[in-house]
Amino acid sequence: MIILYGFAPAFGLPDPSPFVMKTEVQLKMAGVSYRKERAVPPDAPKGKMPFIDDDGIKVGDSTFIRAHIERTRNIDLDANLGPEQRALAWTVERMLEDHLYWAIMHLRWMDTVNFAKGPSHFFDGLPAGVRDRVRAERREHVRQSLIAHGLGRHTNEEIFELGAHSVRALAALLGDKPYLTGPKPCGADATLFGMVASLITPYFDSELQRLAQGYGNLGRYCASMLRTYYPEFVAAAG
Ligand SMILES: N[C@@H](CCC(=O)N[C@@H](CS)C(=O)NCC(=O)O)C(=O)O
Repeated sequence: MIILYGFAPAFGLPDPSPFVMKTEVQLKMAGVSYRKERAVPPDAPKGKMPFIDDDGIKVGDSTFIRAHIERTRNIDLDANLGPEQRALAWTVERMLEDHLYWAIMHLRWMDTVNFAKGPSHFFDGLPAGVRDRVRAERREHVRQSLIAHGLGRHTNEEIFELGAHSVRALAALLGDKPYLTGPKPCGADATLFGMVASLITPYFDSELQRLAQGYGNLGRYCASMLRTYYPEFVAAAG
């Protein structure tokens, strides 16, 4: 049985990490049995979540996890796509993971109010003597990661402008289709769901979140994906 290592539900989401949700939805799409356990990034083979343990084989990084599942189970999550749609799915996924993700990190970690109500609580369980120091160090780590990525070098207004381009592009690409590429889900739908759900959760307030929420198709898409892949989470949320 595969063990998927992620975080606990948070921020009105099955997992605070869009990458963990992506992998979990892809495991469900693949029909592979797994159980989810909690871990922290230093436990991961590449220092980032998620990772899996497949009967002793540890695989880190959501894209390599998908490749491992597809290769070892002889599954293709994009089986219903032609070459152009596969290219589109890959392109959208790169934009989500290597661009929009960082705008989400910026709004969660760099905005003081959002940080206090959100990521700051990741450290609540630490001993009182080290809690504040670790919290500040991790926030600084994210700030430096944003600078290394490049997005963190821009002003808040510029980050919104760039993020808004991506949100508008996603809303236009999705249109009124049920899934990214048409009537059936593909692998990148897991990524699209994980990232857009992470952005539009009303748990955090930001200009980018409000822009995304304004696109009804993105909200309907996330609600539908949530009902399909996380029915137990929807039921528990009432
Ligand atoms: N390319 C990785 C990205 C995963 C990632 O960025 N995970 C974040 C959580 S959302 C993380 O573990 N960050 C820890 C860190 O940067 O120290 C993937 O696709 O799995």
